[in-house]
Amino acid sequence: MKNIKNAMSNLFDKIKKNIIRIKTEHLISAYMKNNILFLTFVILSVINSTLLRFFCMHMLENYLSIKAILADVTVVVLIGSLGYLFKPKNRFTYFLSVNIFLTAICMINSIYYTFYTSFASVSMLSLTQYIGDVGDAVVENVIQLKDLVYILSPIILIIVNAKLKKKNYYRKIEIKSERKKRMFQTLTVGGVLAVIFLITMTPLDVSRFAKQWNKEYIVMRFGIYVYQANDVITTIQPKINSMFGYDKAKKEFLDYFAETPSESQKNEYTNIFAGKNVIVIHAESMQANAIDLRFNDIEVTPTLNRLTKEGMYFSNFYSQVSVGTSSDAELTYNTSLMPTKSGTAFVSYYNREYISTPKLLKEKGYYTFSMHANNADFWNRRSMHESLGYDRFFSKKDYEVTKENTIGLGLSDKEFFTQSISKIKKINKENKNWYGLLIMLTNHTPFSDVEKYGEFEVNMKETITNEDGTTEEVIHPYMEGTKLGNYFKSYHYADEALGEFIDNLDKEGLLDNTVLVLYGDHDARLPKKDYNRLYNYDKETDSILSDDDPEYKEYDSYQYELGRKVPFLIWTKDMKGTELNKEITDVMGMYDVMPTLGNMFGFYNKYQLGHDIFNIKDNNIVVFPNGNWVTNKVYYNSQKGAYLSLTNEAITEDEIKRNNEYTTKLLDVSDDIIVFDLLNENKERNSKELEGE
Ligand code: GP9
Ligand code: MN
Repeated sequence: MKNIKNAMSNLFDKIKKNIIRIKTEHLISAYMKNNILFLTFVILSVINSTLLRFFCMHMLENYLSIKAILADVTVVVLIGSLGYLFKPKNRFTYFLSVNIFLTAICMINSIYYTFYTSFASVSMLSLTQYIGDVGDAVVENVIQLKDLVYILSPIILIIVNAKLKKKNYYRKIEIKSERKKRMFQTLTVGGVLAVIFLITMTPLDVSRFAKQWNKEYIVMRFGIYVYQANDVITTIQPKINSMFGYDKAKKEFLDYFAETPSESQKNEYTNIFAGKNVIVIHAESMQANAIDLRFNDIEVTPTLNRLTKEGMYFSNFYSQVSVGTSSDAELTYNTSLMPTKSGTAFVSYYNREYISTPKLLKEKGYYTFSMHANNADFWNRRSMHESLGYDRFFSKKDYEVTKENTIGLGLSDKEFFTQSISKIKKINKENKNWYGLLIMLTNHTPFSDVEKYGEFEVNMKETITNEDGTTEEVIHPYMEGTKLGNYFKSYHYADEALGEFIDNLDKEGLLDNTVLVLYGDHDARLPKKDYNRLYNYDKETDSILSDDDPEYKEYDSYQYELGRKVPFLIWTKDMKGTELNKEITDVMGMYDVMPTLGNMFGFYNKYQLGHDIFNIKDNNIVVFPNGNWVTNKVYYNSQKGAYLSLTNEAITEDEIKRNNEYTTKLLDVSDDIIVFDLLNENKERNSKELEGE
């Protein structure tokens, strides 16, 4: 009896399930039948975006990226839902117009990518004036068959519509009162998809999206439609920011610099390098804490150790970057201005007037150039290096980049330096004086291409003597397998590349009249717990010492923040043993470099925010974009509203207050200079003309 009962209930269950299945299938097929045009529009638009990724980025994980497809579907469904507000005959026009617009986005980007290996930006629209000159060349050389396939999308949409019309489709499906309902239903579906998409976003996605500089990454994760919409917003935002408050900003700016002398203050270093050539090394993610560090008595950074010992080494030096990391370091190094409060100067404010080291040296007859073997559009360098006054920017397309010579983000540092030598040789032959910036790349997070960095062990080796008198080597894993450990391997590689570069420059005679300047661009953002392991490793247990152990060294958040120091050094091959061969321990920031070098090379920027370290000496203050600051005496964390005393001297409340005010003022003025383009004299003239002066 029980069995029969069970069998019956199973049977009912099955019937129920089947009915639900049939109902759903029916619903789906009914939905599909009633929305053929809309679905065709969605599918065609998503295919176009996918094709674009396929043609540009080749790798399967890129063009079939689920996240990008989800983003594309979401955008297209949301825009498409509005189509239901139109009558059937106008609805087609709506879908077609939108589809043509989206097709144009794909086509333009497809062509642009062939040309620049990057995606287009509306901010470049101002460049269209040049298209007339190169138009024919573009049509002949750049437009390829792949750029035309997108046009199939509107064509197919037109054909589908014609077929539906012929079958009298629209009259059959359309019930007038349902238009709004269908719009809302579709909008809801779009909304749900958007929520799913937002949930799948990682912090890295969010940060890259906000910065909008790694265009390939954004297109790969967000699809071309979201990328382009975001691009429009990031292009417009700075314009809106600079629309209000010009006069107030100008007044505060003038007040701020009213007391500043119009000539540099002389000291013993004035003009010591006048007329010398310059090689500046932008050392990616190099932190000062690796200097003189050894594993099993082998130095992590033998080259840097040598340079710091032979040259002028600033051992208490901080980079002052914000979200623009590398680009912010370049900005502050070149202009003595701080990163902007919103967006990044390189991306959002590249079209401002800057007073920069390359420009001031150009006035002295120098030829100026920059070299970076990555895509020229990364951090918008293509535009910004021009604004900063580099005569020539050698980027990826000027280097031979293959799969074999690539590490991490791109061309390996060793190969980059090797290929750069011949370019510098040529420049040296053609110019009396030159100034070049070389931006390294290999030592970049996530430091995971470990097998390509070459041998460098970050373990702890120990020779122990057994009871029978024999000896054996015991290896404690120590930093092996940690992110910090991998960083040291990568750092060791980059340091070796640097060493080879200096040797090769010397062989070519390129160091004879040259000053080498090196700065670490920012810290490597490594986990605090890894530093704890570095400083508190217990080899007996292969773990971290407990904090009540007498050997335990405190590494709290203050130590971590102060540990973000980067190297800054000035070196010439004959500096060793001279009075220039010394360590400067006064706290110094990236914004002090321009004033300090300016005095040594004989140029001056009245609107610099930093100071010549040899004038300000121990009275210096380094301001960070987040409002923190550090002096020789105290480090202040503005988020916590707390400070750490760095000497035994007492810190007064008044001192903290004064420095906080200084920090706020400096950050405001810096931001105003960039946002309102205050160094642009033409702008001032224009506004005076408008005021009728
Ligand atoms: C990009 C490289 C790295 O070309 O300079 O930039 P980052 O991620 O360090 O800002
Ligand atoms: Mn960097």
